Amino acid sequence: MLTLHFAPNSRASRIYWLLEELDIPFELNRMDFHPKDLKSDEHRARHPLGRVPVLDDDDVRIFESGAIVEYILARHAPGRLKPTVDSPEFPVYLQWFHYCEGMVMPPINTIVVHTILLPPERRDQTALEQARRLLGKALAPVEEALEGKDYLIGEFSAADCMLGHSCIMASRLGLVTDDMPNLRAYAERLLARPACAEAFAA
Ligand SMILES: N[C@@H](CCC(=O)N[C@@H](CS)C(=O)NCC(=O)O)C(=O)O
Repeated sequence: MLTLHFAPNSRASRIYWLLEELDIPFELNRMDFHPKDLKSDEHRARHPLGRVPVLDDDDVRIFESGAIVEYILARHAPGRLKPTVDSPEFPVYLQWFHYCEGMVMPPINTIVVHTILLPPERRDQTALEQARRLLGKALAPVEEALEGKDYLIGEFSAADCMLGHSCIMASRLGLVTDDMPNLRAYAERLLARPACAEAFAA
């Protein structure tokens, strides 16, 4: 049985979403997004930094959302939500899958730190503006890639659970601007999928 260690409004929604899309049953360990839960000894034993998501699969324990997605596809859903290695979509899938944590999440993290997490007196306006500029640059190629497409590689794939999740987060933080109509429509399209809506509501 799979157990997902989860907190709302976090990257753990990616895994919840994927498992729902795949119709794979799982148990949910729902914690508060608060140090009392995430930095507890119990959770630090699961993740050395006290972060989510973490997945348990019987005697396997794994953290890092991208690695968890790959693990679930490989062990529990071979051939699903991922293009075959020899297809033209495969490198595009890999690219957007990894672009998420590599390029889009770092500026989003900075923005969240300097608008929500730090107390007002410790927020740094220069770092915030720089991160906003960087995020705009990072989202521009995604906006372009979505032209004429419903999903990143055309068909819905696990890359959408990764990068699409970040696009929804960016949209909710008011960071998807009027000059990004494809991204706006994409975020709405994803949230219209019952599995995605459920993951974000959990
Ligand atoms: N690269 C990691 C990032 C994990 C991460 O930073 N998770 C955040 C939630 S989105 C977290 O647990 N934050 C709690 C904290 O920093 O205390 C992944 O993709 O799983």
